[in-house]
Amino acid sequence: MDFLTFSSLSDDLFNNNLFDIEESSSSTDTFDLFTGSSINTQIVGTAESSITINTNDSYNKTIITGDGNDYISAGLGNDTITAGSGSDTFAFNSPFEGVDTITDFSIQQDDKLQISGAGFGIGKNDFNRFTYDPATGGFYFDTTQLATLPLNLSFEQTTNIIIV
Ligand SMILES: [Ca+2]
Ligand SMILES: [Ca+2]
Repeated sequence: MDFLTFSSLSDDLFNNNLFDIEESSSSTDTFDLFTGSSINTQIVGTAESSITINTNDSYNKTIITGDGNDYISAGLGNDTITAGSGSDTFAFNSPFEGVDTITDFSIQQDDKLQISGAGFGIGKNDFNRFTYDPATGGFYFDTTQLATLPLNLSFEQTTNIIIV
């Protein structure tokens, strides 16, 4: 069974083994998606406005959002995320959510990697537990890879990571 929870009923949904989220308003919308399918799911938000996507399934997902300042909590699975322009936030709730690929993480656009201090068992200033390898794009918590980012970023832990 699939569950979809939308905070706004003005959104159009097309479900054909993909979720296509189209927004026509300038509002901020939240999408809580529980795909519950073994089929790889593509979630596409073509929004100019900011959207929040929370998923909590273990499957590998493709998530694409638009020009707004988006918040994406991809959850479990090895997910591929493209957040478009805007200042986007990518949430990591624990070290055990797979290795996500963030195709367009941008320092210039002030994108952020948001780390759950509780989920990682760390303090708010433990930035030195995280490393970015510009040669591979690998983003690590200690020795655990959390994500693959674009190569050769001018990454600064205290600027590009938020521990909440
Ligand atoms: Ca993930
Ligand atoms: Ca965006």
